Amino acid sequence: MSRISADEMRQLLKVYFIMGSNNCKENPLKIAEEAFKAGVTLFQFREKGNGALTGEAKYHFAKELQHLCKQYDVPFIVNDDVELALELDADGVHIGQDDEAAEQVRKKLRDKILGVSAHNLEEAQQAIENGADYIGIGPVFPTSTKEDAKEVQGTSVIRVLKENGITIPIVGIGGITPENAESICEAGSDGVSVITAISHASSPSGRVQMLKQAVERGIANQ
Ligand code: 3NM
Repeated sequence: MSRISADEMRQLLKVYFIMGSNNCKENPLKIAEEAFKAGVTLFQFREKGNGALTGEAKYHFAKELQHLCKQYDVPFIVNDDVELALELDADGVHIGQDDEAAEQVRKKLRDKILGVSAHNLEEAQQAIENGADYIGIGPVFPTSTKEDAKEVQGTSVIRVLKENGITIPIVGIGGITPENAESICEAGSDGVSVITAISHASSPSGRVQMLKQAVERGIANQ
């Protein structure tokens, strides 16, 4: 196996669905399956915050979601928990700036996908040096899903990265909806990562399709 190519990574970032059990008002597996059927390109298991599962329950829930991902050919990324990702033989890991150092995580993951959250040019350059396959930039818009989210930045950081010649695949996060997704991709993002836009939607499949169309319009205008 070798590291994922940038082109392949860009394709996967188009509609990146992130979810944990506490992000759902209805059966999470049902929501995930409906979203996968409609064309989610990448999935992240993020079991965090109030009421999040732990221990065995977390492990079993992750396994169920991973099984669903395999069924629909959606790569399965684990947020933060490198040991769980290795135990499950997940497709990759996403880490923030306060998690285990990216350099260490890259060594443990070998060729698996590594995503790193960055909030400015310096953090992005550091993540690239440490072996990230993509970087997550956020919060682009106000979000109430992440309690410790940093200051809202609009599309400014994405633009700064592009203006400074950063070519690593980029995905925006935070408060993204079908209505604002186009502007994020126009600014240089390769796709959108969302939690509630899909997990709280009355029709997750309809929402995925709308996001996909907005992303394609934005990319066409880059
Ligand atoms: N990370 P929603 S914002 C998980 O800024 C996460 O790094 C963020 O949820 C960051 O799509 C965020 O419901 C929450 O706004 C995204």
